[in-house]
Amino acid sequence: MAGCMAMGLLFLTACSSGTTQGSGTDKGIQQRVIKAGIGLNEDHPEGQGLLKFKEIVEQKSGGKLKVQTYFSATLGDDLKMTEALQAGTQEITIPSTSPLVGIMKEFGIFDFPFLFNTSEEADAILDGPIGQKLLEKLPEYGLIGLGYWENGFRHVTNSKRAIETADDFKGLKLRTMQNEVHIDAFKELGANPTPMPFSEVFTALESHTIDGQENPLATIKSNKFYEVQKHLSLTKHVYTPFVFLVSKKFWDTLSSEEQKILQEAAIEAGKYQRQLSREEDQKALDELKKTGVKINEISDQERQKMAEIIQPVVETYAKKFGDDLVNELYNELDKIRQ
Ligand code: TF8
Repeated sequence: MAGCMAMGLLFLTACSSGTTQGSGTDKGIQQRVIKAGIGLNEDHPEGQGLLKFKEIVEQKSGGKLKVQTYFSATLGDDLKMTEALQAGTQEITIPSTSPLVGIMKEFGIFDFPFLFNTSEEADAILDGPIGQKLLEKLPEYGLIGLGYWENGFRHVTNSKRAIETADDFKGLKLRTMQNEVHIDAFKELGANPTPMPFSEVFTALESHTIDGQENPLATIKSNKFYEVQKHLSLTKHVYTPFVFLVSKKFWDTLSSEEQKILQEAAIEAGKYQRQLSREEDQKALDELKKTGVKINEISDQERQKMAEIIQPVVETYAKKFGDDLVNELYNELDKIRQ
């Protein structure tokens, strides 16, 4: 403590926060600027959710906590921003869980194709013991998880042909997220998966470096992928959550009151975001129908065939992520479906 005093007033906050037990110092609410960045645009449900978060935090803190928002990957892609949180140079980001498997492999359980049938099933798992267990592991990696938002069910777009059967994937060069379950699943279907960060996708589609990509409808609309794609096939092949992340380095400097404000705002804004995401999913489909992109449905039978082809990949990764965790996931899902 003597060393801290010698450093003078400027360093007092950092020093005294180190002396508190557990999380949360005891200092009320201070003036702070919180940088929050996401990869998607402001008009996307995630962007609107972030604005709602900002509004709630600023209101609950009486304007002392200011949230500075950055959209459209201006601070970098999911992985880069998450690493900035670990380093303590950015405070908040809300990435897809999928590209985070290099940091915490267990997030990969959500990448199993055809795992969830509905958004409500996803909510129940993410808000239940499984989702919680994964959030509780995050501090080991310098991250604090305040809950899950919705990216949503993903569908494939491409410039070559309508995907109607499992065979139609053969030879397609598809951009995937940087996630081994996705890469191996598309390989199993005979496609040529090409992982890359999201912000490079539009240009890669436009220049035909890749034939296609897969994302929820709200993103296909917001990022105008329909301008550079001929076909949208409603594969609904996997659900992707967003995880609301705070830098642990930053979190540990906050008072319990400040932490509570951020926690509550992340949950409240998350409820709003999920609702908006579901409304937008339907609206985006109607609007995409008016663009030049050709939209086709997939029969349940074909979806079932795709799931069977991919099953060995799921089994391999279930072992890697931990059979206990995966069995718990399936048991929880069984309970929800009863
Ligand atoms: C992807 C994801 C992204 C989001 C976002 C850019 O395809 O679905 O849309 O994670 O942060 O990379």
